Amino acid sequence: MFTLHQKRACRLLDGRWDFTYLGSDLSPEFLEPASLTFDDVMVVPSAWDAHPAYAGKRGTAAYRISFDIPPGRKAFLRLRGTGMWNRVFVDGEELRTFSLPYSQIEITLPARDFSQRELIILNDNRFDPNRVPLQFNFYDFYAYGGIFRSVELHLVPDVHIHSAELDAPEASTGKVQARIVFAGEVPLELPLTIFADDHIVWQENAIIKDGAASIDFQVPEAKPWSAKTPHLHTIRIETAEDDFALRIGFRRIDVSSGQFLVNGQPTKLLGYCRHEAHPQFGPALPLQQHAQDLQILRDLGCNFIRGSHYAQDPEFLHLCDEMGFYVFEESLGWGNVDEKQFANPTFHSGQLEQTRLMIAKSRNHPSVIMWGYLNEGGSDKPYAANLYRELYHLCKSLDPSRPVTYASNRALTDLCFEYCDVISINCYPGWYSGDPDDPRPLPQIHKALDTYLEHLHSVGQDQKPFLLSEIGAGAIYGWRDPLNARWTEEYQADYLELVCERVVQDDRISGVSLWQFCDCRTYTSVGALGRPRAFNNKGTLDEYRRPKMAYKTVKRIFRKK
Ligand code: ADA
Repeated sequence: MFTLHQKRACRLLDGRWDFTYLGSDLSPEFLEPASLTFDDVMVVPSAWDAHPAYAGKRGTAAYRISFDIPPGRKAFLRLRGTGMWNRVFVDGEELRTFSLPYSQIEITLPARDFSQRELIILNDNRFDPNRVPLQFNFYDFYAYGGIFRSVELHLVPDVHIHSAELDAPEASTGKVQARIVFAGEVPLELPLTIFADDHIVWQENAIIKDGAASIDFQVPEAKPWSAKTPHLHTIRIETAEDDFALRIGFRRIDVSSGQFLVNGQPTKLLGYCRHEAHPQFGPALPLQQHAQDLQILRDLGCNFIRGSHYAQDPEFLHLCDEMGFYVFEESLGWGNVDEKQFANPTFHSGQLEQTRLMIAKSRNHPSVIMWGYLNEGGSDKPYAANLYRELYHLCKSLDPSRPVTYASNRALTDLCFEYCDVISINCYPGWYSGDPDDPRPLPQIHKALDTYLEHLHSVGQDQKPFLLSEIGAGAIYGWRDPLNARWTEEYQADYLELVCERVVQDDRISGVSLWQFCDCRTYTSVGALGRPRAFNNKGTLDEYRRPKMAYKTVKRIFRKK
């Protein structure tokens, strides 16, 4: 696994933690950790309600672990991703309460004069528009509780490297522009050494202004990064007492005259939307599952993945960097249309905060080629435009190097296209539409795509790439039937054949992320009458990654390209 630090004392707190489920008749905001007794175990990472013992429960759970930190040492935790709502205590002191599902956050640990430290995380998976403003049970994927991703413990010297933002657009020059951010009692100058692939490429006193140093350096023998040639260069930044490493890819993404250009080459994006989900693990996917999924996507001939609908596991993005995939990463959202949500200040601030955290986490991954937010939000509602504008400008200000988009399911009435560089359209012609007496409304697919393309031309938006960010049909794994109608594997295969052939042949369509890679759990509500098994069954594979008939169809067409 790629390690970020050699000099810094840094380790994962993954593995066995104490655990207890506290039920749903208490208010976790007021709970005293000292009162807790832990009667079970839970592994971190985990979604506790993916465990049969806790399946379907909605309430408060508590995780606990102890670890040693030398007295007086500064330290921080990095939680790579958690579910719904968390309240964090260290040594009985409350440090942070947050509801930022799937977001990576850092918590500073106060120095103590003793060594054994105790971390307790209260985790609550109940829906509450005020306590959990970003996640709702009408989203079409099951919301779990838990500590979904690894927890890192970093012991840091007083002055340490907090983060680094590196831009490396051109392999031909090998030039890197770095902005290195420090934390602690930062001096005005600091001796710094920068290694590129173990060669010293910069070694001077860094001038520090407002806690950061801007440094340009050159990587010798720089090679370009692309999905076809995923060359990575390892950059290590060292001070006398600390270090920080990352991998970069020399690549430039441009969007012009309706196309994606990677290093100046027009590139058709072919792939899938993928949830981080599995029946055994919920969203807490082990690295092995990420690797298996990417090997399947590679076998299908894909070069593109839309990480729907939340910030992605950094380990998954490391694999995408190494194996060569383009990623559309978006912050959490699903069908947020209600005016009350847009009027809710905690929804508004939460959307901005989680999008900022996503970019901070993923900014240096060459595989991430565009940022997104508010999947199928109310982009045709005047009251929503303000948040779309703020999110767009937030992304552009944090990272001018990548195009910004949002997946819209209201192409013909959308009011926010000025707040995106790529037009991403979700549509399901021939699935959610069609006459009752027509078992196979496949002709609706081309008609709908023609309508969208003509409309975008008429409103002057066809200079931006048109991405089919969702399109697909459901199929029940193993269901075959002479009607070859909806829910059969045959209909899904015929449907995706029409879509994939159209995408590959039509230069006005810059790419597709089919909905979806594999089936995933959703809710057993009345809405489930359209979700057999309470799963979203539009996967080309089922939830255990067993391929349906459409697998061969998509593979044949994508690989031909
Ligand atoms: C929407 C949504 C997806 C999924 C899809 C479907 O486009 O963004 O998450 O719910 O519809 O299966 O209908």
